[in-house]
Amino acid sequence: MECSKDEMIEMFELMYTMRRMEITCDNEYKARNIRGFCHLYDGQEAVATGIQYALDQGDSWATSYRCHCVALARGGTVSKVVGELFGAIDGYSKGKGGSMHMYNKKENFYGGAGIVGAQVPLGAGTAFANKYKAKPGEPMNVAIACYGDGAANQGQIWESANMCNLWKLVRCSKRRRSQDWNKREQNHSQSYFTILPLLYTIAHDLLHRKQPLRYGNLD
Ligand SMILES: Cc1ncc(C[n+]2csc(CCOP(=O)(O)OP(=O)(O)O)c2C)c(N)n1
Repeated sequence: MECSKDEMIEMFELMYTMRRMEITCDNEYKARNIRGFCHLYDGQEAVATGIQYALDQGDSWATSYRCHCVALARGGTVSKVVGELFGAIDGYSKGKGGSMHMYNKKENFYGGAGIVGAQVPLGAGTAFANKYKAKPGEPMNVAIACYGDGAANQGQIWESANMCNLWKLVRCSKRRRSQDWNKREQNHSQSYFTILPLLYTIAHDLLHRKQPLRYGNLD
């Protein structure tokens, strides 16, 4: 396992900040100071942190509407994330996107998608772009698309997987905590990793998250 003491401390600080930020957002939402949607990420801090520390700056990342902490991990600040939730002009998306729509092109962060699963074709597109732009003989940037298991039976995910396999592009992330979809009734299989070419990791174990992605990044 490659992880220095300094890196461990940095990662802990990031996860701690995420947790405090999300609990504050939760309180503000319940006090009705944040309007519209508010999709929180507390409990999953290790996922975003492990991925971020496995990535290089040039790698691209798209995720679901549950994006506050991914935005933070991907070069964001607490004030920009929270500002966005309050509709402030200096929020992540100038206060026009809210909880579900935060972007940071400079840091290769592509949202924030309100439509369940929509980030996966987007992720496939950024993977294609990374491959297209890679210079011969030089390492290629990877693209990450995170989705929940409630999204896993979406047609667009399977179409993207098919295209990614044709183009040899696939990198995915999965977890097992759907917000409100009944897994047994709506999903034929919960073992997606046996069907799609995924790297299977233990979602909430920070180092287990970081290391396989690093491996996937380097192969
Ligand atoms: C195409 C589409 N269908 C339905 C919805 C309504 N919806 C919002 S969240 C959600 C559950 C998604 O579960 P999951 O992908 O596991 O994400 P989680 O909220 O659990 O992180 C649904 C069905 C939507 N936003 N988009």
